[in-house]
Amino acid sequence: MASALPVDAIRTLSEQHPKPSNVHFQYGTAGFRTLGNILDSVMFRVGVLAALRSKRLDGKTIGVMITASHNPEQDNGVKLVDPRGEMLEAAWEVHATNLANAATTDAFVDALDAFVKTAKIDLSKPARVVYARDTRPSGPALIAALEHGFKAIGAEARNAGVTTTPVLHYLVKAINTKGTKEEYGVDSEEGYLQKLSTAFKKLVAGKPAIPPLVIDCANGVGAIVGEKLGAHLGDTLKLLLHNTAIDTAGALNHACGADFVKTSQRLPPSLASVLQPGQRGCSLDGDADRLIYYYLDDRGQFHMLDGDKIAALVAAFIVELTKSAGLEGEIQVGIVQTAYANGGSTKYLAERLPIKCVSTGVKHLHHAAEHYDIGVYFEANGHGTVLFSSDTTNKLSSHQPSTPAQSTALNHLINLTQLINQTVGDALSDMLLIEVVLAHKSYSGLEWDSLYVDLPNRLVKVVVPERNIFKTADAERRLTSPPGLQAKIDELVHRYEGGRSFVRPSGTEDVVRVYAEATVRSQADELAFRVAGLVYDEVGGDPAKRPAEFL
Ligand code: G16
Repeated sequence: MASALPVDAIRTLSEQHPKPSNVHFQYGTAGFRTLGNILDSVMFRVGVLAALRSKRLDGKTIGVMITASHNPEQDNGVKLVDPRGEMLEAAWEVHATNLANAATTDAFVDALDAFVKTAKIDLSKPARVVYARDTRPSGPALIAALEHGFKAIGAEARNAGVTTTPVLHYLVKAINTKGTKEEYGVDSEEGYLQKLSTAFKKLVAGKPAIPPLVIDCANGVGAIVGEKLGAHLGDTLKLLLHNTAIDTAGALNHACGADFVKTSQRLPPSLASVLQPGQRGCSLDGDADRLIYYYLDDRGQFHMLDGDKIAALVAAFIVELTKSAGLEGEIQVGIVQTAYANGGSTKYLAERLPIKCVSTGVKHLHHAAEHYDIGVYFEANGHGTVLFSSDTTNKLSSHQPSTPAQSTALNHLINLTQLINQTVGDALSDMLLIEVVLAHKSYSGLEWDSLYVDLPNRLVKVVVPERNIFKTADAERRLTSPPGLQAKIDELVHRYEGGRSFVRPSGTEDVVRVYAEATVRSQADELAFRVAGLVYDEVGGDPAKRPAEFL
């Protein structure tokens, strides 16, 4: 190896970012995520790690996003993005965790040294990174710590400012494909907005005018990028942005946003006097990578259209287009879900398409979706996208349509490949995709909702002292630890008609999540709370503090 680690610079700057002694950090479902005010040392070290990842990959640009997405405002986090815009390779998550937990500067330098040797990192290679943050108040200080990490190791770093997580993923891919035949787009936020809005306009050309769309921006960064997107769309689609208070302390994700809607299964109170019966509304989350739609029926009753409904709508549309383009049998569309997918959606989709269930976390869904010609993946929480394999993309560009109808459908498919952010789930791109499908099908929320009926379900969080004692198998549908708990859950589930329930540790919050569904609403609620009660008792929760609803 031609050069060595710049140990002196790393030591000097690392001393300014000491690791808090009583904390263990873990690179989880979506990177490091915890209270923003304890993440300083993690940011510095992630800066160094991102540069090493780039060197390992021959100077390809690595992305770093500072966000805690749907978490409350006091939390923050950081995740790395690999060169094609996808999540960091799983093997490196362990290295990230090790480096973050080195107790002192000396230990950190030793760990780095050992890591460079075992991972065979050629330090003479260039290091290139692009980084961004969301609107969290802890963001600027964490960015400063991250920049120290880049400086310490001498990385070439590009600041993409305050933007959404999906824009950062887009940028990584756009930068790394620049000048190649896979060029993904112009490597700027403006390039992203141009790409999406141009494709959208082509896809809805000639369709009746689309009524305005109400958007809950979760008081997060989606408000900023959503406004810019609205300017690009002009009259094609009027975006009515709400919950845009990015500077109001405590407002982020509070009683609004995709996670609030999905978990509480109701309209954000701030939209109560905004959304009219029949009108379409949607909620983004804090960094605009999740999306949940909804509408009020004639009686003013709330109906949610979550990630499962999005998958069903989008997959059916794409299948239809492939048939109309004369590509039936040549391009296989498949679905990827997690255990959280509503039983109603799984039944509906499995009757029509190949389907796979994987563990929670976009990285798992993404990889599984890559095995299909066109892979549609959505988590029920509204996080997802559609992937077109490179064979499929080539097929689309070389296919010779034999009728004008085939040619139109083919063009629509090609434009969809431009509209969809294929690097990661993207609320704004997904929103445009949904608007395209609704416009093509002349669907209102009601018609979309009628594709299948959701089983009543309930998601409950149980705060536990140590979530890592909960271990799962079978795509998180069964617990293997603590011993005996799964048998108790099974015994309970059998007593409920259409009952299904599972328990898993969250990868982003210090809680265990309990999901339950049943044929009847009250039974789904009861099952969820009773399973939560089992979990609470299992971890030795204080009986006096047992939440009343845990029966
Ligand atoms: C992240 C992941 C998602 C996952 C969610 C919740 O979302 O990217 O794939 O579904 O966390 O994970 P858990 O149940 O393990 O806490 P986001 O939007 O917060 O980045």
